[in-house]
Amino acid sequence: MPRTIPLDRYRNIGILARLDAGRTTVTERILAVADRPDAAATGARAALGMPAWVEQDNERQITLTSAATSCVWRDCRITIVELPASRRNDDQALAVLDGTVLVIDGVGGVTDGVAALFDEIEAQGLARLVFVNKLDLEGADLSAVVAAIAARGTAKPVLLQLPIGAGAGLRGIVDLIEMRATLWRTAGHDAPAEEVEIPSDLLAAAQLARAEIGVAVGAKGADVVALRQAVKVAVRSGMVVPVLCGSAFRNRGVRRLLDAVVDFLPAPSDMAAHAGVAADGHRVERRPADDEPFSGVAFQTVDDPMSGRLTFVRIYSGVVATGSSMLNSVTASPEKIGRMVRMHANHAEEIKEARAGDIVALAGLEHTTTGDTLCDPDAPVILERMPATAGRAGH
Ligand SMILES: Nc1nc2c(ncn2[C@@H]2O[C@H](COP(=O)(O)OP(=O)(O)O)[C@@H](O)[C@H]2O)c(=O)[nH]1
Ligand SMILES: [Mg+2]
Repeated sequence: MPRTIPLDRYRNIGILARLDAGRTTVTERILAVADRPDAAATGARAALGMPAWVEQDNERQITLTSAATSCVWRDCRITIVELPASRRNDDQALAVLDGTVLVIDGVGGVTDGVAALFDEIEAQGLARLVFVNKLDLEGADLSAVVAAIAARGTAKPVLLQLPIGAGAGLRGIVDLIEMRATLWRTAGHDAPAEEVEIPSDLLAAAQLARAEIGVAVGAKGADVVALRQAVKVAVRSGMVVPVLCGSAFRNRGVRRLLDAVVDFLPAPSDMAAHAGVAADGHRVERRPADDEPFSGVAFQTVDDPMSGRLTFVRIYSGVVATGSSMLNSVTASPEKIGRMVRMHANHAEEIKEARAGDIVALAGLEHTTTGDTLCDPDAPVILERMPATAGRAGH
């Protein structure tokens, strides 16, 4: 079976936030919007005639039994890895990501807790975007967040959007790269959006802010594609942090956030080869490609009421099919793949085959726990944790 989505169209991301900043809301909106691109987030399930309790159940499934949920946006497979709330001694879930979205409460701003999240992401060398949420609330202060990120001195914040209106009067968002605006004509939560010209009273500020993006990422001129590419390169080098904004609650700015994940966060194919140790003790590498021997890392196990124990695995190289044998190289145990599923917001998709870049759940593994390497028995390898910074954001 050939690959259906090219590896450079994968994004494996984590969404990080301090409690109450809106991580769950952002995640739910992303999954709803991406599943049904033309339907408004909360309208979608209602349109399907789903009763309220099903909606509740689905939401619980997202946050509790799925360690990684996939959706499709602009022909990209975006998989959101659910990061356990307390992961102090276990950064395995962070280690399988290629990029992160840090959700910051626009009212609370960059607290010590948010700064600690920045530290964690930077220690892993992960590419990151910031989404400043809750701009619909009085007291939300986008510029204060940008200033606080700048004051950290680690990476330069680059504002990619300007809000139109503030607080309850948040009416739209200007996209500074494309120089166009999204407007919501009514105040409701899922008001239909309109693409319009930038309002004339904001044009000068937008032009200035756009020029600042160009300076920050070293791109001259007005070409949209070139500017986007320069931002992507700068994000991967860790030099800049793009800042987006909106209100997840009102479903404002979520599509643009998805666009930014596609445009600026790295694909598995952008990452360096994964280092490991072979059976003979020699160092080896596994490139992110289908024609390499199979290797992957188990990063979470969950007990699912329907499927029993599921082991979530990030595949780094090669192809693996149901029915085939694998080796857990850490415990030196053979494992057989019975069922394999890809988790979506509302269902588990049975799959027969998974490839480099995929994050899938395997049922029936007996000897595998978090952090173990699974590999081709004919090409044993123990994968190393990705080292901080080297080879990640900036190869
Ligand atoms: N006004 C407003 N409230 C929001 C927004 N996003 C989330 N919330 C609310 O903030 C609270 C915490 O959100 P939640 O997504 O559970 O945050 P989490 O703890 O980071 O997962 C909930 O009551 C949400 O409804 C937003 O954009 N605007
Ligand atoms: Mg939550």
